[in-house]
Amino acid sequence: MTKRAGFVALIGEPNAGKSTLTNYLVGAKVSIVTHKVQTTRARIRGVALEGDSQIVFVDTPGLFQPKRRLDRAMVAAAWGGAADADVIVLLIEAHRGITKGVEAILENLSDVVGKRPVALAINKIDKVKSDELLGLTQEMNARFDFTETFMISAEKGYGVADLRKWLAERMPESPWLYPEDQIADLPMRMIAAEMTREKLTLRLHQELPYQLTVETEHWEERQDGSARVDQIVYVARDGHKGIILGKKGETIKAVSQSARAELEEFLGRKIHLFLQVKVRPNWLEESARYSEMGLNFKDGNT
Ligand SMILES: Nc1nc2c(ncn2[C@@H]2O[C@H](COP(=O)(O)OP(=O)(O)OP(=O)(O)O)[C@@H](O)[C@H]2O)c(=O)[nH]1
Ligand SMILES: [Mg+2]
Repeated sequence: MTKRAGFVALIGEPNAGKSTLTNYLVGAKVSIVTHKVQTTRARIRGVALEGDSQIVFVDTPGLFQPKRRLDRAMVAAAWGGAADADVIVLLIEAHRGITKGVEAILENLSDVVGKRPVALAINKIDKVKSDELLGLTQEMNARFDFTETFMISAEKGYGVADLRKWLAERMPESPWLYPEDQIADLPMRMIAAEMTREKLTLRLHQELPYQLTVETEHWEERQDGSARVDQIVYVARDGHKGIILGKKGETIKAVSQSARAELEEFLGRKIHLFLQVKVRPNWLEESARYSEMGLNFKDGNT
């Protein structure tokens, strides 16, 4: 039996559904998902098996016009993911069609892909009538020579099995890159920090400060099989600290409870999670914060 293995980069505008698709393809939650744009900040790998193929999905930050250091580092990480992959999948949103952002991505795409296959995945088809999809498919294919077009709903799973099968067939012959039972390759402390950031984002809605990051500072295994996890939520301004804490600490308490519950389910054991909020006006200019996020600080240079 010939084994196949390789990398598939999922790229697209912020909010296109890349992380939702990654999780569906992998069959487990490896990347956080929220309704807000710019949720994913670094490349997140999720591993799936399909027949003789091991597919390493690379979820990437959304592509947009970057203004700040963090934005630039995120966008560089996303294009870097595409540059390193065997196959690229561009996700667009069915109901939004060809936006300015999609046009900008298409302009860059030819330079990055070379001869590698690029699939178009029109996502969120559950939001539109099917007769609207034909025109969009034709127009996108007139603008770029996609190897194949898929119409999917990453949330409902429509069309995702076909996409995975097609990708599996395009993986190069290679020994598998990860042990058979591995589905993610982020360190546990980072996965735990991402879970907390997701819960903060879901809880805070409009109030959420962009200038927020979560780090796992300490992870202590205990004799009884549980673990104590200490995390820091960094914010840039004093005022943001109050937002995160909420009235009488209600917000941080609720966030901590739901992050702990998810972490416990993921690990299948008891976790004691402690969150602390720190004001750090300059964290967006600190290289250590970027490496904790899995980003390259220098990518943020202008
Ligand atoms: N209706 C519908 N919503 C979807 C679908 N796929 C994703 N979503 C929603 O779209 C939003 C964004 O999804 P994400 O997976 O976080 O998008 P992303 O492309 O990873 O976003 P960034 O990490 O910010 O670049 C979430 O609210 C998802 O639930 C879909 O097929 N249908
Ligand atoms: Mg994402």
